[in-house]
Amino acid sequence: MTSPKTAHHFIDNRWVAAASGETLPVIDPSDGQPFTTIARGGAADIDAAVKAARKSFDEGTWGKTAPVERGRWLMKLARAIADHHEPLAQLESRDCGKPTKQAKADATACARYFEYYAGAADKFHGETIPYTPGLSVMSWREPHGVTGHIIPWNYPMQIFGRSVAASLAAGNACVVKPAEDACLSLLYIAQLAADIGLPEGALNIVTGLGTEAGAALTQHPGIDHISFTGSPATGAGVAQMAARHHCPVTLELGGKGAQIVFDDADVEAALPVLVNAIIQNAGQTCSAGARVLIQKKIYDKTLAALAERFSGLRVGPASKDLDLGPIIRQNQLERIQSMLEQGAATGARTVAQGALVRGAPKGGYYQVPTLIDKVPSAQILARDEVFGPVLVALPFKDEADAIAIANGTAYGLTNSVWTRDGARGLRMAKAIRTGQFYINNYGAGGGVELPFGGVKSSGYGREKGFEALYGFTQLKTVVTKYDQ
Ligand code: TXE
Repeated sequence: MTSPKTAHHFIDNRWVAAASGETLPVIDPSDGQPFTTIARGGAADIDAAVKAARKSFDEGTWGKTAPVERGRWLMKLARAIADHHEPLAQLESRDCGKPTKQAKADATACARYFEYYAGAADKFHGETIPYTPGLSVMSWREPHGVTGHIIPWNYPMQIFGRSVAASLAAGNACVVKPAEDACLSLLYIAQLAADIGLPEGALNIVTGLGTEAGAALTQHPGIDHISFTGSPATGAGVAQMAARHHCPVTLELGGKGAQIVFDDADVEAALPVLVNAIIQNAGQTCSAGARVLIQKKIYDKTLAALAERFSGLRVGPASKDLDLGPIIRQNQLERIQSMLEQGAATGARTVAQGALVRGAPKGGYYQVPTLIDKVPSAQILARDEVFGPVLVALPFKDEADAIAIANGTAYGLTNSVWTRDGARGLRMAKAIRTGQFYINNYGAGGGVELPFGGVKSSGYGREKGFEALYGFTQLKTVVTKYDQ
């Protein structure tokens, strides 16, 4: 296999330098040092990628490929990704600062997305609709055409898999704009796609800044659907730009997940889950369990048990494979620290912190995991996404109080409850405005089968599972008159 040319885009199964000839440095978050470059794409590069995808869809092999064959291509790519999960994980680990075990899990999940949608490609179909005698009505599920995918930096391989595998399975051709901080694993997967002989133009990747390549992709009239994962502010801008050419958008915009612990809960079982839900990927997870709501009667005892666990956590370079790696980049680290400072200024108390491992490089972007409480409910830490390893503990009185606190942010992506009362678990599931809800667990292992997406400022549209295939297709109603 040839190595991907990291300073190039991948268009029509070929490596192409940026039209401007410019590149961007790639920084290792574990030491803050640049170690390679990527192409700095702009409007001309996006235009070339969209044209390649359009040709592939309209005239090329991809557009004429039967669903069963599409599924076979996806399965081949799934196997190639699984076979290459070690080098992919190494690359991701350096590029994003992920502890090796997390990076390996991401590569495995990416392969699983391709496997899942490989199986789905020839099992997704329209319906017939009983209507007036003499008329036969069919609904066809058709691909949009060319789909744009704006991928963030926190789980590049996973989010690429969930979005691109589903879109390809539905028959679209894809143009992908990875985050500027996290391109390398996706360029490697592009090379795998070329190696297995995926038809030209089905998958194209243009690297570059969000404000340049990302904005150009969003505005391109040849894009028929956009799937975006990122911040609410950028997502709103993407939706506005896309609306100018009437392009449908799926937005996944993060969350402020609540983990609600009632006094009848199995707290021992909950504790490791409560902690993992916020430290996974150093808290840079849209579905992180960033708030723990604890019923007053068990508040002190549960907080003390959480504090003990937090004190034992270690953060350090990705290669050391500790509990947490670094934050992706300097300004994200500063954002977390500024939120913590604002919290402290309004009375928030640091209950416990983990430690930075000895010998961690000075230039790395490290944030120790932090457990805080006494956060005023209107304060930024209680409401906004920190996107770092910061768990906010909040006491509550009863069900109504817990529901009000859990629903008291602009987000609604993932939330959970811990209780031994089954009916209460369902009452909470009903009352909380969220895309996914877990009873006595959190995250459900991230199964690719489970539809995922938000309400309120967490976005709209659903990815994952069969549900994603509805988003990546549109419905055509066909009516035939058969009587004379
Ligand atoms: O996000 P942006 P940032 C949240 C999280 C984080 C905050 C800021 O709270 O702290 O966002 O992160 C591309 N047109 N999430 O600044 O700007 C960009 O290149 C088109 C939650 O990194 O939203 C990248 O690929 N695209 C989240 C992607 O948008 C543009 C994951 C995300 O960048 C663009 C990441 C533009 N004008 C951050 N500007 C989640 N839901 O998991 C940027 N981009």
